[in-house]
Amino acid sequence: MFKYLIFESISIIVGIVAIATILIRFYKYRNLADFFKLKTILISTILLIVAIFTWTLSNKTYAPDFAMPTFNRSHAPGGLPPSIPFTGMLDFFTNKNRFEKVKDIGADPNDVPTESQKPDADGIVRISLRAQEVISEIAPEIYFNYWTYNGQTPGPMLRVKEGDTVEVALTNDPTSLHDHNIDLHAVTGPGGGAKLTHVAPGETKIFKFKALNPGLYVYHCATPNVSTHNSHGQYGLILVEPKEKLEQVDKEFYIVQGELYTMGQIGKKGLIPFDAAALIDGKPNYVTFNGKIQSAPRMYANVGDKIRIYVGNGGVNLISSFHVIGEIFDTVYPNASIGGSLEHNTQTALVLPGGSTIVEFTVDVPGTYLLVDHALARMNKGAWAELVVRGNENHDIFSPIRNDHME
Ligand SMILES: [Cu+2]
Repeated sequence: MFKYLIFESISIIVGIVAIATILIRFYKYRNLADFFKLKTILISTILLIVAIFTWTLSNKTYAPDFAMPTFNRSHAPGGLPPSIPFTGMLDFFTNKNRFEKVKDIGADPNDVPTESQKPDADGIVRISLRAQEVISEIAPEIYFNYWTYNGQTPGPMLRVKEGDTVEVALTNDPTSLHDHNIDLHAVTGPGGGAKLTHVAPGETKIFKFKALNPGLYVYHCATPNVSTHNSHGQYGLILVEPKEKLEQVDKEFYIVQGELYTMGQIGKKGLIPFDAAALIDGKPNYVTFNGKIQSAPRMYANVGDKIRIYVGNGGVNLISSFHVIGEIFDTVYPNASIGGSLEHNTQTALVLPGGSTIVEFTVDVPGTYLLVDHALARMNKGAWAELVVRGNENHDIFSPIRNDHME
């Protein structure tokens, strides 16, 4: 993953040496005729052309204002800026080999616990999570240093029951370079547990809370700079199921939208550094459904299945307009409020940053359905996933009539 960086660095060094040689020689031999006869000029010119060529090949797309601004400022509480300090960058590059290389960062959308986690014998539901900084691919050959819960983005979907007493143990993997914590929006109490779970690398902390309100809640890292931690992939969803349980459906899926701020243009390959300036401006290069750009469909259903999707938005800047192309939501739990009024026959559901929604629909016609953020420019940045529905055609609902071809 560093080959692009190495390629780029070498071409810059060679280019600078070639230009410097040409300038020095030019300064020495003011006579142009003599100057062009020099072998060193020929070699330097060739080297310069090669350097420009390799520089282009290495997909040079760094923003002109070195995009990891070391000296930017923040007015967030505590004032810690979103950029990673220069020493942090050095730390990263000197320690890069200790990070786990995760083959597939994207949480499996099928990974929805079928029921609420059972309490232990003492009546307490115990959840363990591990904060871990890893390296994985946003898309083939585009690597990013993700900060995760359990080595995946989003973190695992958690499911507890209204009224449960829940103990959350957060361990920060010893390989981490940063402190982390967890703020669960399902918690009633300061910081949602963030302060109580603030862990340095290698540490574990536990806190408990009572799940008072049913609903689908975002959890995320709230270590300053909070937006930096979130936009490295540290978020997930916790469902607090109501006492009377949600109706059984045929398929449940787990999708969380999130943003990745990377240096340079979309598609730049190699290990791409985080871009704090783009984060502050709210201009992500990638908007993902489950952490990365989909490489193959992962959601399958059969005609007639009733589907429920738990949708979250890890943010940190964009409001999501969640839509399934070719379907209408039979039921939406607006803002994932459980117990509030439901919406029916809805085309697009609002998913706020740090918020969520629950949508339900029955699939009647086979085919591939695209889940999107209907701010459709974001499809170019990865905000889509496919749901494949298999089964018999239903011509009563959807069919072609005639296909005329112009002669
Ligand atoms: Cu964190």
